[in-house]
Formats: sequence, C-alpha cells, structure tokens
Amino acid sequence: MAGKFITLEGGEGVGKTTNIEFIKEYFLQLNIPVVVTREPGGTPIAETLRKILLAKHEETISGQTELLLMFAARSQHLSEVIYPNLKKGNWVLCDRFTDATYAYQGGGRKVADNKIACLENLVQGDFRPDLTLLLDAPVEVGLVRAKTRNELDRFEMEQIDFFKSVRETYLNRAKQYPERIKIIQADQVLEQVQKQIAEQLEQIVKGND
Ligand code: T5A
Repeated sequence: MAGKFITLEGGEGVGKTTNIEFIKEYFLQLNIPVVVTREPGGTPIAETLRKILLAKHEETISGQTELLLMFAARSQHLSEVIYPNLKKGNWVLCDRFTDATYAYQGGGRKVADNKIACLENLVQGDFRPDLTLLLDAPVEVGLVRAKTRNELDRFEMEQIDFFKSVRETYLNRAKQYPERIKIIQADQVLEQVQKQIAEQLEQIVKGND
C-alpha cells in the first residue's frame, strides 16, 4: 500500500471525533493527502449497517450478530474506501477499526477472541493499521462527555462494567502490540491531548521519509 492507515480508538466520549480534524489538518499542512472515515460506516451500505447497530430495537441483537454486522460493514468499507485510497497514495484516517471489535464485542459482549480473529483474517487477511492512537480516559470521564451531546445510542446505554471491560481490553491490546498501538492520555485538556497526538504523528511521518 502506498499510503498509511491510521486508526483512532477508545471508549465512549474520549475525544476521537474532536481530534480527527486536528490530525487531518496536521497531515494537510505537510501536503500529505488524507481521507477521513469511520466505522462502523464509511460507505452507504456500511452506514446502513451502522444505523441498525446503533439503533435501539425491541429484539435483542446477540454479541455474535453484532460481530458479523461489524465485519460485514468493515468488508464493504475496506473494498470501497480504505484499500482504493491507500493504493492511490492517500493516507486514511479511520475513527475506530478492528481493535474496537476486540474491545466491544470481545471485552464488552464476551464473544470469544478466536471468533473475532477468525473473521479478522477472513475479511482483512494480514492487513492491520500502521498506527493506532488509543485515546484513554477513565470510563466515567468519557461517559460524562458523551452524555453532554445528543441522545444515547444502543452502546452508550450499557452499564459501567461493560465500559470498564472495553477499556481494559483496549489497554491489554496496547500492551500486546506496543509498536502499533500508542496510548494517548485523553483525560487532559485538549491542548495537552493534541500535543501527545502530534508527537506520535511526527514519528510516523519521519518513518515514512
Ligand atoms: N463499535 C464500533 C463496536 O462495538 N465494534 C466495532 O467494531 C466498532 C467499529 C459507535 C459505536 O460502535 C461501537 C462502539 C461505539 O459505541 P462511535 O460513534 O465512533 O462508534 O463511538 P462513540 O464513542 O460513541 O463516539 P463519540 O462521538 O461518542 O466519542 P468520541 O468521538 O470519542 O468523542 P467526541 O470527540 O465526540 O467528544 C465527546 C465530548 O467531549 C468533548 C467534546 O467537545 C465533546 O463534547 N471533549 C473534551 N472535553 C474536555 N477535554 C477534552 N480533552 C475533550 N475532548 C473532547
């Protein structure tokens, strides 16, 4: 792939959406072409799946169904947006990717990791992000921030233990893949959060020269 694939991860309300514009601007200042996208979503079909995943339903959606829908959306997103842009030389900046599946469907819903890994290999082969910024903050901080916005979606209505498992899974993955996943302390003022992000971006840009 000619471009780099960068993902943003973290629990609810940690500031991914807020910081994605900052990251985009950082690359544009350096004349690096960048495309911003998100998961679940990023294409019309994947956005339709997102609506199903985030809406509240009378019927319960099982962890396994959630997992399959996430990867269906991801498969479409990869073939329509992520791979074509990387091949063209654009850098792709994605709000959440497969680490979120391990954290939410694995850590949160308790779907076995080997089921997730099986779909990861089916859908992505050995394709992984070049860099993942994990915005980490105590669960309570993120939830307070998330609740200041619009109506809560199906995930945001979960109990605190769910979000604690999500956070723990993310932190475990950062320990498992320290070269790829960089932890950003996201409970600080925005300026400090962006300073840490810029330090990581500087490294990946240097590595690309
Ligand atoms: N999901 C997703 C899965 O279960 N499995 C998967 O495989 C994938 C891909 C939707 C849901 O899908 C689930 C996880 C999610 O529940 P989403 O829309 O990306 O994914 O998720 P959310 O976490 O809901 O996104 P949010 O928009 O809620 O959170 P953000 O983007 O992290 O937070 P943001 O930037 O909107 O900030 C929230 C508030 O905090 C303020 C902002 O101004 C905003 O008001 N804020 C700060 N305030 C003070 N100090 C700072 N440093 C601040 N940074 C931001």
